[in-house]
Amino acid sequence: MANERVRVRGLSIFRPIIYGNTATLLTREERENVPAEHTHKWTVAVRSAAPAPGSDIVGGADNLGYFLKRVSFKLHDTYPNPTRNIDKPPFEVSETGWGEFEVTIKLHFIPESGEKALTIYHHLKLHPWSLSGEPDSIPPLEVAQKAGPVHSWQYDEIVFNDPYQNFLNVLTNNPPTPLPRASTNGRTIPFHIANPASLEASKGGVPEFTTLIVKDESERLEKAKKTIIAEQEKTRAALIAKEKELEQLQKMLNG
Ligand code: SLL
Repeated sequence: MANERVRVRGLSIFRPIIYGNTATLLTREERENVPAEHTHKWTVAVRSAAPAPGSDIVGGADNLGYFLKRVSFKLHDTYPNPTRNIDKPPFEVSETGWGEFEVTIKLHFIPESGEKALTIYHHLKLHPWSLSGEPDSIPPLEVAQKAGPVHSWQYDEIVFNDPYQNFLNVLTNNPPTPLPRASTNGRTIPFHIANPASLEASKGGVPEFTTLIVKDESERLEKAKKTIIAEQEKTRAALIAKEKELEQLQKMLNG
């Protein structure tokens, strides 16, 4: 229908996603079948935020294929065919390796959306850094082994402004599973892996995003934003003062 290509002005609709990775140390047996220097297996993924009941992965309650056509993961150039295009869910890549690096993730939306591709970045995390004795040093193998899988996930909301009517229909026909208010298994996502205790909390279980943690995170971002604005104000004031000083000096020179 013609009016399907009409934009619904003033309306914003969002879909919650998570992106990130889980990493595990390879067992002795697993190491036999991979290049000698590979120490970890990992999965980097884009998923729906809510956990699937009884699942052993982070998030993933909903199939995101209804609005995502392709997710492309650009890995480090040390990998063969570093650009991995995934054209149907699950939108993820599993590999083995030895090092951390930045993964460029490009989200391509279904054509009905009329949206440009969206690029996000994730730093692939393999090591439980917070458990190392000194900053910036990889924790010993035994420590990593005890800590269990490393999880590094980011919650985000993809906002569609003024969506096309037909795309809006697609979205409203596929409502996202709401986040649980509290974790169903006592394990929430350790956002700030600053304290070993939170890392310990993810041991032996799959961490979950909850409405509470999302609220905490948005408050943290809000605070960070305020700090940045305050810093900008300070810099601006200093700049104005300097400009005045310059003007004075020029006047003196000329006068
Ligand atoms: C580092 N900047 O130096 C990073 C690069 C690259 C990791 C890490 C690949 C393995 C392969 C792999 O683990 N690359 O050769 O298949 O730490």
